[in-house]
Amino acid sequence: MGSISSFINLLFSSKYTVAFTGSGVSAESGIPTFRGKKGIWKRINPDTVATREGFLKNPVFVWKWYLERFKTLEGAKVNYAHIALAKLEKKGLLKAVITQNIDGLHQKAGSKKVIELHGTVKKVKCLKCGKKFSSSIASNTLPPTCPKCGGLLRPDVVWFGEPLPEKTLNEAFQEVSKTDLLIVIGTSGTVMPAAMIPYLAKQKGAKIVEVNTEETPITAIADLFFKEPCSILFRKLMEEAKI
Ligand code: BJW
Repeated sequence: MGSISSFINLLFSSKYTVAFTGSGVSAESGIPTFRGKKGIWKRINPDTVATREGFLKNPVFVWKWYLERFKTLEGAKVNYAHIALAKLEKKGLLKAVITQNIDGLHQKAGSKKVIELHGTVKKVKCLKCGKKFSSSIASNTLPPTCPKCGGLLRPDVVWFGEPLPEKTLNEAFQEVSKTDLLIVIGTSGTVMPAAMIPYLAKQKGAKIVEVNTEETPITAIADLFFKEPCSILFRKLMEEAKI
């Protein structure tokens, strides 16, 4: 457990604070998380919609599922946790956000340095030539095909069994190597390699602050743990710190 005043002290005494977020940071924007009682994976098997094999077996089904999700994600509004992180960055108190989310809400809230580990809702890519396009291309005939080479287009996200984009992962590890305070928000910390980030930061001597409605494996290494919905916790933090 932690007190807001200790969080504020850490925030103001740290030289390089980084946030690491998961689907829980967007839960209060009405976006379902993956695990947990009402999680996406309770309703649909990830092997069907979040693997390359599942996609190749039935691209139209996977596309219908993603188009529905894209609609929800693109229509979602930022919540106070996204806003607070953007404000902290503007004030020079936060250097980067490393997110596992594809929803683009950190950018929508005004965060500038956002590292998207698992891709983005904004783009699709060709399975054949690798070229990327805006996801608006995928709204007509399904499955959409590449205007350049005719190959099958897929969402530009990272599915199970696929490596994370090397450049992006390296960028995230760079941030982790520099951080002396990692704020971990709304992730179950179960999906590798992203889940290594808090442990790598801890190993390098960074303080870890975790904000989550439930305990996670990360809680054991957290210096401060706030068991609260993140928008509520960040409102208290920003008010008490007068930011
Ligand atoms: C709140 C809140 C509120 C709620 N406030 N908090 C062992 C070692 C290494 C790897 C593996 C391994 N075993 C298996 C693997 C492979 C696999 C993996 O890790 N599987 C585990 C599930 C076991 N990993 C992979 O396959 C990755 N690739 C890989 O390892 O490649 C290796 C390779 C190298 C070279 C060649 C080939 C391969 C890829 C992982 C891709 C994950 N993709 C997804 C889908 C993205 C696209 C999409 O969105 O459609 O990413 S799955 C899903 O999980 C999504 C998320 O980003 C990710 C993490 O989930 P997250 O964000 O943590 O959500 P939840 O639901 O788990 O947690 C939400 C939390 O919020 C909860 O704790 C709540 O309590 C909390 N919360 N409301 C604060 N208001």
